[in-house]
Amino acid sequence: MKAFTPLISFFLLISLVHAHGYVKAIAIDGQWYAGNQPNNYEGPSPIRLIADIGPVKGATNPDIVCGLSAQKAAMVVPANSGSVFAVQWSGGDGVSNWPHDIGPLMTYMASCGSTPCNEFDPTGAKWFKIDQLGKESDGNTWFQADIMNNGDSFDVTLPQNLAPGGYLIRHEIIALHLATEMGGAEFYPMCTQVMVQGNGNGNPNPTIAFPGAYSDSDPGIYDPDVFNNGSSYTFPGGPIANLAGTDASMAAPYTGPTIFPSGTSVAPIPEPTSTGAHTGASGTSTTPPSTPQPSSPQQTATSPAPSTGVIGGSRSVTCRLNLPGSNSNQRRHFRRFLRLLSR
Ligand SMILES: [Cu+2]
Repeated sequence: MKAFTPLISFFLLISLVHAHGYVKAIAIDGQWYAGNQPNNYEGPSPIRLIADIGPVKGATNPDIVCGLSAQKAAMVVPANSGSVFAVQWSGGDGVSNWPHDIGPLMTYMASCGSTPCNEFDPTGAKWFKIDQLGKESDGNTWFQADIMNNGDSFDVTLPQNLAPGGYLIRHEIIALHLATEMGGAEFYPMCTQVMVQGNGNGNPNPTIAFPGAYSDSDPGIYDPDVFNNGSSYTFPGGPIANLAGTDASMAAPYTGPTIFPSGTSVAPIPEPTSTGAHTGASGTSTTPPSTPQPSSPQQTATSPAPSTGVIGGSRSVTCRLNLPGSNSNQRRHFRRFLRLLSR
């Protein structure tokens, strides 16, 4: 009997602690930037670091803005109105696929105003919805399933008439596998910091607040019909704004290397008018981070040491299991557990 106990616990662990997940990379016009594994900072990123791979629960949870205990990110990366923004989701171990397949993909933006986005507190920000992607043409399969089954990335073209300046892009998966109960929906929001260049002058409308835009009783969040074949779906968060994204689609998985740069690069705030010269703008550096290389000569002296956080490489060496937990301590416990089993 005693011999069975660890085995039973092992399978309990496997079944209860599933992988959840996070965004492990984003791209602007094909330039990929690494995202840190939750609670495991490895290097500068334009993606705000979250504390855990698990979901935000509760539609009015303050963490609904940018994810669990989201921290401001070091980088603000350049973009243009009409740039293609791409997102690569991952299972919590950084190797496996995103584990859920029911629920929408939502994308919002908010201006950082006169504050550099790497210092911007999104409390009270005016968000506008640029895109929402639900079910495929069969009326049953969610686009999210392509992320789970194929490891696909998501991309969307940013609005064409964005006014220049700093923005947070808030991209979110809502996982609805538990949404037949009030409060069951799982929110996985993330925020990316970008600096939009160009000559746009759009004024987004309508704008909404996070928290505030969602309620636990919204039909797209509490959805008793979610498992019924062909049931219609009502997206939460109101209509898509006048400044809309276009061409949202699933794309092939991004499997290339994504290296954390060793400097904290903040794109300069573009001049609002056509006066020409860029005066030194904001932030810790005005290095355009167009090619984040580990040993660019333009880095600041305060840079952390170059990191080898190459996505899909270093983490897959020893184990392809979905290790529960996102930090090394939990992993260590798990490995000890595996060793115990093999005795
Ligand atoms: Cu999950």
